[in-house]
Amino acid sequence: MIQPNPSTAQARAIADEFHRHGVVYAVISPGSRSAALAIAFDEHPGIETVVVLDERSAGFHALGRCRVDSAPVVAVCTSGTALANYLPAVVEADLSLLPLIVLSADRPPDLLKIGANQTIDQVGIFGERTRWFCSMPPADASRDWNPYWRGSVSQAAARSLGHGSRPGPVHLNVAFREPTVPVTDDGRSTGEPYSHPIEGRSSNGRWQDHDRARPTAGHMGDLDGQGLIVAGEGDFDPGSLEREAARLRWPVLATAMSGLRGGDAITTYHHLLIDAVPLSLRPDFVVSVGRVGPSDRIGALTALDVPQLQIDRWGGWNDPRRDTTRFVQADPVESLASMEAGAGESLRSAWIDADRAMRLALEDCLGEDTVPTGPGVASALSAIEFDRLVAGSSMPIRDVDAHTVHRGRAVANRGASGIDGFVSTAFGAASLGGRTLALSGDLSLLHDASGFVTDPLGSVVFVVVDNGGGGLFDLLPQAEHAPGFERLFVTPHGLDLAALASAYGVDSSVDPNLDGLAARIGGLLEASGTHLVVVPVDRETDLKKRRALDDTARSVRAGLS
Ligand SMILES: Cc1ncc(C[n+]2csc(CCOP(=O)(O)OP(=O)(O)O)c2C)c(N)n1
Repeated sequence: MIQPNPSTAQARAIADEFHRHGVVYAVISPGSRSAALAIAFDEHPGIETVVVLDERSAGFHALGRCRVDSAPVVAVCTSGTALANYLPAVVEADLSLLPLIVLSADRPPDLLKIGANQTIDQVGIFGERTRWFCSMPPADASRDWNPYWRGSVSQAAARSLGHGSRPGPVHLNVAFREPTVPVTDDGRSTGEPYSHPIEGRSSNGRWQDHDRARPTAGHMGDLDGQGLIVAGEGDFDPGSLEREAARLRWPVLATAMSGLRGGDAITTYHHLLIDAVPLSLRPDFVVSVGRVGPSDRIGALTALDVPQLQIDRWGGWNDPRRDTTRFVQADPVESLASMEAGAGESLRSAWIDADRAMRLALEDCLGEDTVPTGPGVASALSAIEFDRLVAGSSMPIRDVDAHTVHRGRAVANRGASGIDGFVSTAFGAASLGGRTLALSGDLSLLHDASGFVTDPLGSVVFVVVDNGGGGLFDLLPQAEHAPGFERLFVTPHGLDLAALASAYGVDSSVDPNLDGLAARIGGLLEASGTHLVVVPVDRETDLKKRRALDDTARSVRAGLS
């Protein structure tokens, strides 16, 4: 057998050990210093690779995949500013507890700080945002490095999954000497054959295994009466949580990202909680699980002067209004399972009845429309069969939360709520197969247009609510009080997004008709490939509709005690 050069040996051991730790997907951005890693991951039979040109997009592509799959995802890049471009994705992964493994190639340390090409100090570049960082020296043929390589990978994978703290991003920086391609002489440098073993443990075992610590069920304190669960995005099994809530006979307010929608889950809380919590819907205590958002009207509930518990497996402190009275670090399902069902279920049935009445009224209000608005498009998506829904920050995730009645979990980068990386997040989520629907604003799409430069992937339909800029700002105080509002905040661009996407080779169309929109989008989802539908929306009309929906909400509320 031909012996590999040291860089190739190291890269092969790294790729293989990551696979043994569950990595089946790697996002690769092109570069020379990272050649050994790119080739090793691509050649590994158990790892699927995708190539994304722009590292900022690549980071978000990896995040999109992390959001729909529990396994860690590796992102491979070359040295220099390539690595710095991962920062937005690392920040989001840090806040959303996603196992993103950044694997950067580096120059050997003796080339640092002497003006060598494409060489920057990569050590600890993401600071406190990563759970773990390790800088590996370049391999050489002098000794057996295998335990070090594989052991470091074992630790990287374990840390990304929360071993020792919480899940989140890790950064493994690996210095390589040339040749970085699998030959001993690449025409400009030579490498000795690496003759030590690089195999992993027998039976596909891990070099060092880890056990994800099982948190003990927390003591829930003295709770009396009827509880209410607010479910956000978090680390729990939605089906089991739903069953526990039904057993306890507590209502569940299920945000779009909770994975709990469908059945008896309450989805109209954004409108039910307008102004205040109706008397008949007041719980004796509130239990929040996961990170709650995006509707800030939930604050009406968490501000109630009743016990406010938050259960999070990783000890999260998701309490933006400082309302929580008790933080419980435990598996939410185990904690709920430890509770006794109280007497009566009047609160649960009151919420379910109010939710149904509100949904009907909202649908009636939207049913009057002939032209599309943000809420109208989100509502239309409810009629479409999709496997996952990716929503952009800004209004799309809010509109999905309020108006898309779907089973399953909506995916959105709401850890840091950036509008960046949208196209790539959608592609990453789509990489798992099935039909992916991606709803964004026009600015979010423009922000990551370079994300279209990637390998062709499964079936994704991008639906762009094109209101000619950032419609969110119409709802903020800037709209009334900021000089230069349009240019400084809304950012009108006048660009033809369908033409832009076509330039990237994406099948695109403009669809101004609300009537039949869902059927047309559904048809595109059935056809494979990437499609983009631009839905032009007039900001003024959109704003009026949002106000009409709030008026509708107030009149339904008036009928509740
Ligand atoms: C990376 C990043 N830059 C800037 C912002 C601030 N911001 C929040 S919403 C928004 C406008 C988004 O516009 P669009 O995607 O068209 O959605 P719409 O507001 O119309 O729903 C901006 C610029 C942000 N959240 N993230």
